Amino acid sequence: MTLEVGVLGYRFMGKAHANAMARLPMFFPDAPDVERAVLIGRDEEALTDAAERLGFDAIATDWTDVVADADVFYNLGPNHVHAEPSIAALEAGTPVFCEKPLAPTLEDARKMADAAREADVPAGCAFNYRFVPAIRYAKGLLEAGELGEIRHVRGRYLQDWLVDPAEPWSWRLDEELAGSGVLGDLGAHTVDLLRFLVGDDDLAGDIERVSGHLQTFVDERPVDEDDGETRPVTVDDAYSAQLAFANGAMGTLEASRFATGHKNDHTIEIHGSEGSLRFSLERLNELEVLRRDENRGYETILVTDADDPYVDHWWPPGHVLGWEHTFVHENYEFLSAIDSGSEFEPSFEDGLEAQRILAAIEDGDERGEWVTLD
Ligand code: SOE
Repeated sequence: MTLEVGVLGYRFMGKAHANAMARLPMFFPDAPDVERAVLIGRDEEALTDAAERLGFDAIATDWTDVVADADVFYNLGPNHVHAEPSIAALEAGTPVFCEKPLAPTLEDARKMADAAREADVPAGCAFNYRFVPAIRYAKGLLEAGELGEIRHVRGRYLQDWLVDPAEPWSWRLDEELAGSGVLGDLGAHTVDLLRFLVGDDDLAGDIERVSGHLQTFVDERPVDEDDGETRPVTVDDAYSAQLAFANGAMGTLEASRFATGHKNDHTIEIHGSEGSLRFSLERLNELEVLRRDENRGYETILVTDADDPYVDHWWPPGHVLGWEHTFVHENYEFLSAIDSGSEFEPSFEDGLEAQRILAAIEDGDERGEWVTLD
């Protein structure tokens, strides 16, 4: 059976997911056959060009018909477009894959998760960093108890694309359109990844309390460098947060779009009673592991010969993978889940849980105090 996919969004994430779907027949031959059937957008000329480049059969400027007719609906549009089309698709019984964060607001995220529960079809949230082989290897070490009692969890996501005040305004900088700034854009990834790695009850458990600090450094930006028009920035440029986990572990999070010199630097560090691990997205094929009883400091493992379900699909050990491969892995798992009628994680429930934690961090910043998650 061929899955006909309708995709809303054709820029950055449209390209990442279209590329991922195109790789499946060559590298994941057991994946279901997928046809990039319809590409949805508003600008017909740009859409036609994108459909040609990304290998779509047709275009549509109105999602309402597509979400009911397609076998699968991908919502890769800006955050404020995530809720309505995704809920309509789910109400029509169409599985949905939605980019992160699930929604601009906790309220919309709840509505999307409710619709997914009601529809009882796969509804995935595209937290692609769960599909990095080194992250899955780290999860295996943690679940095997190799780090012992979890004490410290640290997540940092640093970029610097806004450090120049002349960088133009975009939808990501508007609270109505994005919901939040770096908190939802990058913090969502870190929160989800930490839940994935140490959220089990016998590791760090749930996040019970948070504190938050959000900062906007540049509060207006040019819309068009020629006419001098500017628009306000109504979201955070950087955030930091403290987390208190159920088992007593302490979490420290931060992200910024002003970390001069850091391009896409997502790092995770975990310290336990028996050892530590360190991951950096800029060196995503490696995992640094320290075992206290070996007293040898951190050992860098090249995660290509670990028993990883993805690495063998690509190249021999040591022929490293890149950022784009994480999208291939998550598309393989999501489309296979639809084909086999099985569960997919991260689901809309995971998207909602991440949104709950982000909203609590924002609440903590506004109230200037710790916030307990109910
Ligand atoms: C922001 O620049 C961004 O594109 C995020 O939106 C993505 O989720 C992240 O993977 C890379 O950076």
